[in-house]
Amino acid sequence: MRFKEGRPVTVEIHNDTDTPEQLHWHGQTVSTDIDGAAEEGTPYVPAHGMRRITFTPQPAGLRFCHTHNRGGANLYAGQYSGQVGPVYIEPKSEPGNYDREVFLVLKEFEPSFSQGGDMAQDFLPPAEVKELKTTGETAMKASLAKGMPHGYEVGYRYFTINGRMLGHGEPVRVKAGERVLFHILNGSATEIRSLALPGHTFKVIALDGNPVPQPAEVPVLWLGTAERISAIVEMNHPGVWVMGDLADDDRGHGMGIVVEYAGQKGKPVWTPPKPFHWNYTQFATPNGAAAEPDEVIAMTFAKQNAADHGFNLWTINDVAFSTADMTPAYHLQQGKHYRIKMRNASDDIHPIHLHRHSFEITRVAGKLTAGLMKDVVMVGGYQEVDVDFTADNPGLTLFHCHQQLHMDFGFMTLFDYV
Ligand SMILES: [Cu+2]
Repeated sequence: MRFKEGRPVTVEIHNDTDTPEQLHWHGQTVSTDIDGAAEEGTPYVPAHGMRRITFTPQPAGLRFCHTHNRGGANLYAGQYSGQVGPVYIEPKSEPGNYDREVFLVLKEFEPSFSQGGDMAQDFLPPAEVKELKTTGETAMKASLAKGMPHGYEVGYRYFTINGRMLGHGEPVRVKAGERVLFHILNGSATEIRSLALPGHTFKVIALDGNPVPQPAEVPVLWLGTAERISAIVEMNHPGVWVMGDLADDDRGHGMGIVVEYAGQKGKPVWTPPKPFHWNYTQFATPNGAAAEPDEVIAMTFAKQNAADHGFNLWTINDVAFSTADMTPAYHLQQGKHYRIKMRNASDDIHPIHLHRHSFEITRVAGKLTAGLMKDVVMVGGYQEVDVDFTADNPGLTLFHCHQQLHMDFGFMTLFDYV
């Protein structure tokens, strides 16, 4: 979907499924009536029914829309389905220093449960906090000692870009000298994705749709679930290339797309890039530090291994969110500036999302930073991240891990303010 910044739009959401649905306008500063989260009180789109909504798309940039239904143990529901798509809000003015745009949606299909996954961890700068590691490892050991198996993870059979496995869709056809602006969305329910194009670099100009203070060229992109990256690639290395995920297994099962220069022929070539740390701060204001907030909200994330019928149960400050009791845990005051200090006492990476607001990353991997506005941030295993935001869009506001299996099993909380 393509909208214009600030120009009101009416959308008719037709639900052709047998289940009441929620369509979440991820990254937009809309009201709770529009946002698409039952926890905030958005009305459902009835099964075989329609809901007509009117809102003003903002802010500009690459946004996202997706179902916000709970999946739970049902791998046909929630974001395990294909109900995921890019939303682009054209800015009122834009520099246009590129020749054309290409939208890429990364998405896996045919999920199944496994016990014991292998999430890539080492792409983030190492910044483990010893105390968090001790807490997490002690809890895990105690659970395994009681004879508990590892909690369920989700794996996939098919990996796609724009709905096609590598080699099965149309290639991205380019000409030497072109500057192609890629808008990339990780539409996965659960996975973190990487992307590289042999012989080329990505000049990252926006994260989650928001222009970055310091565009920088990188050899690899990493995207947590629901993250978006806008990056310009100068097509200066003619050939036929595989633009794909660094994980051989995932790329081998489809996570890639062919980039073909005009006049070039042959089998698409993949070469792995050199090891590289994905560090948000390289795109931030150099030596930036944010102003002190009015209030600090401290949160510790923890995992109770296999505690809910074999599923890991996730807690924020020892509370697992319950859909039976949707009492807001945090009461904010309009206009105030808040800092959320997140501490991850688990070994998983959590892509954390705040609804209806953007936040500024103010500390990551032990480093103060400023200027990066996002709506999802990956909090590394046993790491800490601070984000700041202004309470400027009143109403119930959902905060959760965007990993479907985590959010569905407790990893959520509600803010409210009037
Ligand atoms: Cu998570």
